[in-house]
Amino acid sequence: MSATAHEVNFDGIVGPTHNYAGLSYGNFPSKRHAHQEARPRAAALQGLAKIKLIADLGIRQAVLPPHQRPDLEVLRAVGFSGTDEQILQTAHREAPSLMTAASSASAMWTANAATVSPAPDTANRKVHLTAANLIGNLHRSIEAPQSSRILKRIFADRSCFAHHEPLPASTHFSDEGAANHTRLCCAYGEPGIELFTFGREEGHGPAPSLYPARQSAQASRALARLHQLDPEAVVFAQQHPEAIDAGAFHHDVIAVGNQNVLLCHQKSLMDQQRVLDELRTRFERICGAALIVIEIPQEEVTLAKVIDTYLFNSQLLTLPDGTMAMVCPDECRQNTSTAAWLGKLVIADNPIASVRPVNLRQSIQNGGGPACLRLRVVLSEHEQSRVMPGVMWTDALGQKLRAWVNRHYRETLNLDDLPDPDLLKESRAALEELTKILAIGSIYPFQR
Ligand code: SUG
Repeated sequence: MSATAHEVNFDGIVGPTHNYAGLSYGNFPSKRHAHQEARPRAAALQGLAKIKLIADLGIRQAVLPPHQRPDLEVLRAVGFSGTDEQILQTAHREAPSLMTAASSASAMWTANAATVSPAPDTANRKVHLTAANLIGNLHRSIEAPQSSRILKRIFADRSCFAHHEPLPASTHFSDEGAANHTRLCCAYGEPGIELFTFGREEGHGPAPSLYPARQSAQASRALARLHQLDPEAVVFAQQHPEAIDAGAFHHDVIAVGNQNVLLCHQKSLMDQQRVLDELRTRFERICGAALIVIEIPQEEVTLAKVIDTYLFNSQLLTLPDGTMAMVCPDECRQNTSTAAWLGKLVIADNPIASVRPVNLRQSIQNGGGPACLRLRVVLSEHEQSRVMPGVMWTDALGQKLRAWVNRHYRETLNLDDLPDPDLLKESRAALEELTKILAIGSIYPFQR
């Protein structure tokens, strides 16, 4: 096992059908912006600008392609038939909610694409990946087969990468991927501990009363088993039901961790002090060092404010000089209490030395901040050399992708535009070209 490994952030490229359909119950921005006009081109360019900012900080970056949308396969599977145009028109007229689900660009939030455990944590020393079933929401559940296929293509070498099928499609195993999974370690290439958070445990304890708990305890436990994790190096914890009811539909909206640092709100977990003690003890045992926990008290920044600004949906990154940077949504700088808290954070005695606000407004208006847009994959140099090279970010790739977006993406998109057959053609043309830019071969069903 090599101790030199890096975290590579695999960002989802925002797809050409980015729109605001209000599809996610319990995700307040999604509901608030429902039916508004979306700006797909701006959304994709904002995502690419975030990748460039992080790559320029010296962090390794890669991209994951958008999914095929509108997904006619899904509409066919539920009984719509005829030509592509007929299917789009009929679905839009007779089942608008299926039409919006089949058109959502939600695969951009790749933190939900899969759960990934790096090789140093697993018994067979392979990187384990399980694509999330996302069964909590129809529009997200249809991502699972494409995510699974894309990940298997990009991480194809089975001597390094172990792929597991999405968990059985039952509420028992409701799985939302890495948004509810935090790995803590000293150095990326050394064994770490993995924190799995869930919203409910069948037959045990309290559950949120207003909004759905998207991750089940059974799913988290299944992932830890499949990934062959050392039980001593795993902690399971329940998200605070009040946090879910306040809009923290994923744990990554209320906490973020990187290496030996964990930032969280005081109300992120049930029995929070007990869980934090357990994390500290296990971290010390496995990693041989102290875990730094930074808890934001409710009096300083309320739960509502943290969720409103997406403060914790930041990316905490270790820079080449060993300090950490926090890439946070612009919204945090504009709010007085979060701005003040960030100001104190960077001067306090901890590894976080800088804050980098980013404008991701198009994605945030659907509930997806900087951390949602990326899947973290810790890779050794050898493992990285086994990843499909075309998805690794370079300045040249960035230029090509920006030009590609400008060529293919619409400036604006409304829900009434979704059945437009030209949108389907434009999206397919864009994805066809993208598979060539990324040199990943044919990955979309329409390419068969
Ligand atoms: O699953 N929004 C996504 C946001 C995902 C955020 N991801 C993380 N926290 N890691 C969701 O709720 C809204 C789509 C719409 O309403 O059009 C949406 O799916």
